[in-house]
Amino acid sequence: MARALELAARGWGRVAPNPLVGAVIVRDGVAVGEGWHTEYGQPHAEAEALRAAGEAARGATAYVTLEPCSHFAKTPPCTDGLLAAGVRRVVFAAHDPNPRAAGGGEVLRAAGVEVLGGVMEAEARDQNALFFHAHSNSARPFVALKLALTLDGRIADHAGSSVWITGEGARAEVHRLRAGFDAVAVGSGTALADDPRLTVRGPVEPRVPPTRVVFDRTLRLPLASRLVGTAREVPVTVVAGSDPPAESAAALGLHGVRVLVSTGIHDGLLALRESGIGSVFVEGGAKLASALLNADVVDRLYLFYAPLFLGPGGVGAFAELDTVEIGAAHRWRRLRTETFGADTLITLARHTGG
Ligand code: AOF
Ligand code: ZN
Repeated sequence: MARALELAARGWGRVAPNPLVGAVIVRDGVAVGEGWHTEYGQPHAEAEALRAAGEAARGATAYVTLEPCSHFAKTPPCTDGLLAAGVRRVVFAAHDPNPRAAGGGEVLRAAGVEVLGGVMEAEARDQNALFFHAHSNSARPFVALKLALTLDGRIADHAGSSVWITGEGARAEVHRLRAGFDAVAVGSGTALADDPRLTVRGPVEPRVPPTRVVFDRTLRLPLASRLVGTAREVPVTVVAGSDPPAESAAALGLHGVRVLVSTGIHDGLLALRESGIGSVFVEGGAKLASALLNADVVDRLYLFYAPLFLGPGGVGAFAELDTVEIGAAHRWRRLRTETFGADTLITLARHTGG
C-alpha cells in the first residue's frame, strides 16, 4: 500500500478534481503490475495496474489507495475490471467519499472477492485531502497556507524584502505544490510589495493553471501589476470587501480581472468556492496568514524554514495572531518533514484528513 501511495502521488497537478489513486497487483509476494491515475478522464489506477499485470492478475491481490469504483462514468467500473481479471483479494486504503462511485467494496465482496478496507487509510486521506474536502459538507475551498520563514518566524526583513529567504530547492517545491491547487492566493500587501506572477513554473505542469487570487478589500491592486497584465492568459480573481471603489472594480474588469465582493475573509472564501475554486494555496503575507488562522479556516500548513534570523525589526509572520492560553491552543498534526537544500519543510494538518 505504501508503494501504491507513492505511485498515486505522481498524478499531482494532473487529476484534480478527481483523486490521486495508485494500485499495485501482487501475486505470490511479487508485484506483477503497477498503475496510477495519470490524467483527469484517463483510466483509473486499477485499470492501469491490471493492464500492466495482464494474465498475472489471476488469483492475485490488488492494493488500491481508494475503494474501487462501482460506477459507469468516464470509464467502466473498476469492480468489473478486477472481477474480469480474476483478482482474488482486494485491499484498499480509503473508503470512497464520492456517492456516485462508492460501494465497490461491497460489490466485490458479493462477487466472492476477499476485501479488506481501511489499510493506511489516514495516509491515503491526507494524500487526497483536497478530494475528501470537496466531498465533505464544507462550503468553502480547502485552504493551504504556505510561508517561507526564518528561524525567528520572519517572512521579510525590516525593508520588506522577502525574495531570498528560502533557496532554490524550496522554491521549486512551492511551484510543484502550486500545480495541485485550483488557486494560488496572496494578500494585497504582498501583491503590492512583490508584484508576483503566482504562475506555476516548476517540475509539474498543471493540467489547469491555478487561478491567481488577491485578497484586496479596497482594490489596491495596480493595473500596471504583472498579475493584471497577464489576467487574460491565466485568470486573476480579486476578493474585494463589501463596498469596493466602483471605478477600480470597473477598470480591473476591463483588464479581464474577476472581482468578487465579500463581507469578510470567510465570506470571501465562500465566494471563491461558488466561483468554482475548490482549493486555495495561500502564500501570505502576514496579514492574510493571521486572518485565515484567526478565522480557523486553514486546513494545511506548509512551513518552509530557512536557517537564518532577521531579528525583531523583520516582518513577523504571526504578529497578528489572536493570543490564546496554552491549554486552549490547537495543536497541529505533523504530516511530514522534508529538507530542500538548507531549508526544512514542515507540513501540518489542522484536522484528520486536513
Ligand atoms: C479517478 N481515478 O484511479 C479512481 C477513481 O469521473 P470518473 O468516471 O473518472 O470517476 C471518478 C470517481 O471514480 C472518483 O470520484 C472516485 O470516486 C472514483 N475512483 N477516480 O479519477 C482513479 N480509482
Ligand atoms: Zn475506478
